[in-house]
Amino acid sequence: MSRQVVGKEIDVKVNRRTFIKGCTMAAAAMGLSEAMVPRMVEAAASDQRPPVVWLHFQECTGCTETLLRATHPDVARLILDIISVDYLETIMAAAGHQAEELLQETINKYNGKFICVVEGAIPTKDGGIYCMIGGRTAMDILADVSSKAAAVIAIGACATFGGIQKAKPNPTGAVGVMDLVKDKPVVNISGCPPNPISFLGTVLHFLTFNRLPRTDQLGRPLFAYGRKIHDQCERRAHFDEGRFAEQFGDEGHKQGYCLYKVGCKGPGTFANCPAVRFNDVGVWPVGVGHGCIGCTEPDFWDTMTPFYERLPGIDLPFAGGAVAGAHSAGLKILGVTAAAVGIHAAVGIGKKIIGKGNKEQD
Ligand code: FSX
Ligand code: SF4
Ligand code: F3S
Repeated sequence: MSRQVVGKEIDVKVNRRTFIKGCTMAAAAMGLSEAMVPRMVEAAASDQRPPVVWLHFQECTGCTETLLRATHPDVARLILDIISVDYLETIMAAAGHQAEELLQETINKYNGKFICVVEGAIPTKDGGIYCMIGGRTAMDILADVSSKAAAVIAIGACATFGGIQKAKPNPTGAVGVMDLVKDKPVVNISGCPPNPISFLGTVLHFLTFNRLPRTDQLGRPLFAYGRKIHDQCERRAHFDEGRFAEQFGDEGHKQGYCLYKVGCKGPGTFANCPAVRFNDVGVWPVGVGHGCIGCTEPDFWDTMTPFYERLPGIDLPFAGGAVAGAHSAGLKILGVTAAAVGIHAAVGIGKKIIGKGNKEQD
C-alpha cells in the first residue's frame, strides 16, 4: 500500500502486517473488540477513503510533527497510507499560488466528501488580520473550506480550544475551531501536542463506521478523553497512601512518588496518556517524573498555571491511608468537562484488547 501525497510519491509503503498491527493498536485505544480489526483494515485500505485537507493557522506545527516524526515510523506511515492527504502545507510539493490553486481545486472536486483537519488557533481580532495566508484571513479560509467538508477534525490545543494564543491577554482574539464552525460536526483531538493514536483512532472510526466517534460536551472522543489521568496513573497508589515528591530531586521524587505537590494536574485532566503513552516506547510525562500540565483541557495556560504549584481544591489523603475527595478533583476544577464524560475501560497499546466492543461507537 502506498500513497501519492499531493503530487509527490512518498515512501509510505506499509506491509499488511504493519497495517493490521496499526489498526489493532487503534482498535485497542478505542476499546473496540479485536473482531472489528478486519473491518477497520478493509475500510482503511479502500480506495473510497475520503481525501484530507489539512489547514495550518496559529500554531507551532508540533501536531503534524508528532504525527509524522514518531519514534516508531509505522504510525506515521500508517497515517499517510490511510488518509489521502491532498493538501498539507508541511509536506506538499506545491507552494505559493500553486498551493492556493490546489486548495481550491481539492475542495471543489471533493465538495461534501473530504475531511478538513485544522491545526492551530484562529485569530478574530481586527477582522482576523493576525493570520493571513495567500492574502486571506484564517477565518475566511476556515469558513470556505469547512463549509465544503464532510467533517472537521481540530487537532491540538490550539485548534480545539485556542491554545497558548488564547492565553490571557489573548492579543489576537484567538479562538478554537468550534467557536467558528457551527454547521458541521467538529471533533476535538486536544493536547499540546495530542497523541497520534487518538487522531488515528478517530480517522479509522470515521472510515469504518462512516461517522465520527462519540464525544464529550467539549467535542473530544470519549475513547481517548473519557477518563481522568489521575484515575489511570501508575503513581496513584502513592497518592492514596500519602506518599509525595515534595520537590524535584528529593527522595520521594527518586522513589517515583506522586507528583501532585510539585504541580501535577492529573486530577483535573481528561486524557488517555497513562494508557496509550507516546512514541511507542511507553513514556508519558508523569512516567518520566514530570507532572501533567493539563494540556488536553480548555484554556490550560490560564487554568492550570502556575504549572509547578498544587492544583487547588484537592483533598489530600490522610497520612498513611484514606483518601478524601480525590475523585471529585476534576469536578471542582473543570465542572463542564467532568459532567460531559463517561466511564470507559482502560486500554493498553500492545496489550490484550479488553471488552467485547463498544456499544456507544458500533
Ligand atoms: Fe498547538 Fe499544534 Fe501545542 Fe504546537 O501545531 S497544540 S502549540 S504543541 O503543535 O497547534
Ligand atoms: Fe499521578 Fe499526578 Fe494523580 Fe499523582 S496527582 S497520582 S502523579 S496523576
Ligand atoms: Fe498533556 Fe498531561 Fe498527557 S500534560 S500529554 S495531558 S499527561
